[in-house]
Amino acid sequence: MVRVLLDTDLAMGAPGSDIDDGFALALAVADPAVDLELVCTVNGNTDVDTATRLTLELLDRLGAGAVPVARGAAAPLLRASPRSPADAEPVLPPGTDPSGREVGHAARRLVERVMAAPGELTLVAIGPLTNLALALALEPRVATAVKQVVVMGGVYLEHTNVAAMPGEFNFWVDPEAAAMVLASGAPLRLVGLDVTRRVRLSRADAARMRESGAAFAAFAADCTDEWISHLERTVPGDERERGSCALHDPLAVAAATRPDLLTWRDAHVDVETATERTRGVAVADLLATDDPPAANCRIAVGVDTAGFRDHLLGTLGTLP
Ligand SMILES: [Ca+2]
Repeated sequence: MVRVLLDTDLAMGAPGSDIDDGFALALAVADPAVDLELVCTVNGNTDVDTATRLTLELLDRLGAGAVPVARGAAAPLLRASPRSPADAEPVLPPGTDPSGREVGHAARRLVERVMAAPGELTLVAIGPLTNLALALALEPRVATAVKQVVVMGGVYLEHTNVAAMPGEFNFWVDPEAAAMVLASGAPLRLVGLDVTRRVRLSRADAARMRESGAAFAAFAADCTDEWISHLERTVPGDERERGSCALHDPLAVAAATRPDLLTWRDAHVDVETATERTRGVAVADLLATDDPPAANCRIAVGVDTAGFRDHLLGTLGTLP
């Protein structure tokens, strides 16, 4: 059993919003190998209040309303909160307490949980790393007390090919937080766009989910179709990717329980913070020189796409 704290900028449930955090949360709930102990929310794909409310609603939908939720950072550490063209507009009024089930600020809750169970907890961070950076500032020993941190973030072997957002979204939103996490000494596994763009969900997958008759699958299928349509309108991109969307965040959740689905390589990674032009770009040294810097993380360089699809769709298929 992997004891998991999930940190998310979830937007699934808002019309036309990104779905991958929602699929990641659903996988964490449905996977019998995961004990989901806390969900933290953060500004990113949407504002933190919307993320908090949608997280609470999705947990209820998943029959996991007992999982505590802690609202986190409303903005990056130093920067204004940027929006990407693919982002859904916030649809929920800010500053509202969704249900009274929130349990204080995410950074403080992360510190308390990790320090109370040293060596036991895996943090899966699938949004900007602001909450973890704040937790490390509050209590630097979090870096050695946490069992592992799995991050969906960065791109290491490839490139975004988007001049306006040269770094991967989560690192681009809060590059200073990402740099703090990478410098922290925490045991890090980084799941970047190099692998997450290869694992995709299509309209045909959505149709099959709908046919299953399960309530979550039908909801997820509708959200998937809306998100793919939104992407096709706003970021037409590569024609080979049309009709599908990437499953970035679920792959990070899978990496916590099934690291065998990915190929890993030790690396030293820095995140660019000095200039706006290269904001959030990850610089990965693969330690191939005679005098390399010390490794500070493991990066995913390959993925068993069929194995991951089987794991994700098979596990989600157990949800009512
Ligand atoms: Ca996310």
